[in-house]
Amino acid sequence: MKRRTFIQNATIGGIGVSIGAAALGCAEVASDNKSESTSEEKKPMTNKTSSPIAICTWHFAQANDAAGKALDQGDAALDAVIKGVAVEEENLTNTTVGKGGAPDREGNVTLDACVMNPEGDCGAVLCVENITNVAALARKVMEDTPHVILAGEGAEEFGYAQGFKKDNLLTDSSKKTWEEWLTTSEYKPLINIENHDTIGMLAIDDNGDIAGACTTSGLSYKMKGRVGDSPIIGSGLFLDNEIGGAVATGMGEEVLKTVGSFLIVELMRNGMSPQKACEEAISRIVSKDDRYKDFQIAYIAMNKAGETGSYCIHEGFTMMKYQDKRNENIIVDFYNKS
Ligand code: SD4
Repeated sequence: MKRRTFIQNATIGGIGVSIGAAALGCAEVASDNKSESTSEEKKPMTNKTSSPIAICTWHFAQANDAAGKALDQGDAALDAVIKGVAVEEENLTNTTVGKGGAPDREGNVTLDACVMNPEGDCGAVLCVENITNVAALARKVMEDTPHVILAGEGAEEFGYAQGFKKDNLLTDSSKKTWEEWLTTSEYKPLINIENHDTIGMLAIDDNGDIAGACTTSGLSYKMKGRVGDSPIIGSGLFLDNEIGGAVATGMGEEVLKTVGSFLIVELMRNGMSPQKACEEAISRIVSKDDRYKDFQIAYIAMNKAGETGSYCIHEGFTMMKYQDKRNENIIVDFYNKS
């Protein structure tokens, strides 16, 4: 990288940026070796959006609507995303989030979630049983403990102490499907489960502040104790209130290996649009080998100016976007056109 470019990136967002740019090998930075580009192209979009925005993964129209309306009524971004994702955590027909989620291969429903606020604080809970609203629980970890992550029984006990209700998360329907699965016990995560899946949500409120949440029951029939990307800050969710945020859905193991959401935010910090940053994060996965043919991963991202982007490996992923009282389902472009 040319020295001039390096300094330019460093001055945009402080020393962390210069480390990020060098370490990430960001495409736009790397291409500087071939051609000069203007300083405008390098700057992240940091001007404030004109109106609040909520976006979320998949066709979770009601959840995104709840978040968008909360923002319109003046809710802070964090309150709005917690309200929004709670709609799916409580939706018994959603087999990938909250109560009604598919269990692990031993029949235990275990939930993962994380949240981030505009101050850059975060909270997460991993492998939690018997509590439905795990994004709200992750928020409690963030706000009322000296820690970032609580796992398993510790998270559950903390939840009860905070007034969360104990509930059986395995519905009759999920139990029946799991029992059918046991007859073959073949672990093969499906690409796009009925077009709804993990919910990751980002919001910008009236003050221009960004928050996010990600909540899931993880992959159906996973091994006991398995945790994916969704509650891991930087993988399932990352944001920087000066730059923007990103969330992931799909095969968590592959998102974890590339720290996808952090990567997208750092690429936006270096001047990429949310769309290009999502495409680059998918490219880091599909360029490794051919295994991507068997799994789906999708990212959605939003920058401080309210520009949004999304990209995925396989056809079938959509994103919801709420702005100015309109809640749109956006069909997302994909990598595997073969
Ligand atoms: C996980 N990323 O546990 C989650 C699951 C998911 O589409 O998003 N499935 O790996």
